Amino acid sequence: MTDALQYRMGTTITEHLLQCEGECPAATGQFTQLLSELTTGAKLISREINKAGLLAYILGLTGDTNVQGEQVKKLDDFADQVFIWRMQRSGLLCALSSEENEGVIQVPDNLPRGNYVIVFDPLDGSSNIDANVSIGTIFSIYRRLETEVCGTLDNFLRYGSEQVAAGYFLYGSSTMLVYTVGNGVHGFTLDPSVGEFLLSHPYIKIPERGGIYSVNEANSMYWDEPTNATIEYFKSGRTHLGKPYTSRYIGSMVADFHRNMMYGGIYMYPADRKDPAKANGKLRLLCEAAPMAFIAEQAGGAATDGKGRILDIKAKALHERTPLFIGSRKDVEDATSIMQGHEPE
Ligand code: AHM
Ligand code: MG
Repeated sequence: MTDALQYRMGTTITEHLLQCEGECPAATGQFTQLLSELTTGAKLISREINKAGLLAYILGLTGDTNVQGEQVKKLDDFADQVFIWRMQRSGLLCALSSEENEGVIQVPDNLPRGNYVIVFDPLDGSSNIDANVSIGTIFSIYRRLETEVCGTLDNFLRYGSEQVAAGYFLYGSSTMLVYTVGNGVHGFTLDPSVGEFLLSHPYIKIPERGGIYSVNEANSMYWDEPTNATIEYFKSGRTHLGKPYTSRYIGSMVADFHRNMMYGGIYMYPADRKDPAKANGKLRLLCEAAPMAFIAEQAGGAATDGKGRILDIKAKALHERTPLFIGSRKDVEDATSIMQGHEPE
């Protein structure tokens, strides 16, 4: 069968996982069900996002401030509630953690519990919502610890390398799911006419080197010398291209990262040495950096905090932040070299 015909015949996420169950230790029946619950949540969010321009009640702020000290958008809140509601009732999770909520979210006593814990950012890049610009959802799944009490904090304070699955939904010109269970990275596109995510990008590989750098350069006056030197490198004639990279910054990490997965390149959110609130950058280790790092590595890319591998960091707090340099392997290696005071090879 040709690839084009195969796509038209369609492979759903559940079918894809079932095919993999023999090969991937993480892909148990329970786990397949968990992914299916997540995709249903994403379809509901995608539906709301697509209507956002038409229905004024979807846009704007709720008036609340979240645990990160940021103003909560109505769609942030909706996405958070959809995932919590669906995940708590799935019977597959032992506990949850969301970027929007301070502590561990427990599964109520009257509901069954399962073998996994999930960390998610319900709507990443939400400053873009009201302008109809791409946003995303990020998730990260761990097997629960074999402790007597279900849902303790230490179920979440883990190394990124312990993840059994990670993925993101991109609400862009089409809605996509990109995920890994440790056997490569696979992309699915939501076909609205059938209401299913269908396999569209099997075994995604990020180019070894790219030609795009993505960073909020307005922060450069707050960066330290090595960080500025790193970004200057990508703007110089010393790159592998012999000319500067192109700059692209959407301000939605999922969208910036996904573009770099397709074309190659590097996304950076460095530490901000002069603002104590951003001393470790802006991005959260557990719900943003670690899952994206798992995906990047599975696609042949890399992710560091400027010193070492993101997946080798053990979280010390639920909402811990980390600097992030992620994308094409050689671009990330170059950035890491310069951050450590060496000229790239
Ligand atoms: P959010 O989860 O509150 O939306 O914050 C994360 C987002 C990333 O998606 C994006 O790359 C970054 O924040 C943009 O931040 P800034 O506006 O500081 O460049
Ligand atoms: Mg986010």
